[in-house]
Amino acid sequence: MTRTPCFLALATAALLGAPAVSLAAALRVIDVKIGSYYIKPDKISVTVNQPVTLVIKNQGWLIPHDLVVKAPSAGVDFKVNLHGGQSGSVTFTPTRTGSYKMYCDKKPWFGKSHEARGMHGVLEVVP
Ligand SMILES: [Cu+2]
Repeated sequence: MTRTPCFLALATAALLGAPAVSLAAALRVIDVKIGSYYIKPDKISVTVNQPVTLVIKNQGWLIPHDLVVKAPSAGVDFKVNLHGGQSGSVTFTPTRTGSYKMYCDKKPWFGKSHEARGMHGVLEVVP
């Protein structure tokens, strides 16, 4: 009978221990919210040569938005397109420090682009 708690403690340690910790250290996850007409946060700092995942949610319910960064020379080149209410993610490893523009590239046939309405920000890659 005295063995049971000991076994449970070992099993718990095995389930919650080292593997979860090393995964958390290996991959950084940043939540990004987009909507009409914002990107939050509008300045994101990531570390060079470290993989990062952006989990992006379009908080609107009608208007599609996307999040674009075109910096192939820095190892960052993505466009995540999201319908209203939809979430998506992108994982990348930036390879060069610097500041890169992130924006929504949607533009209705009438009126201003989403970028001009405020959907722009900076992805900063730091040492
Ligand atoms: Cu947009």
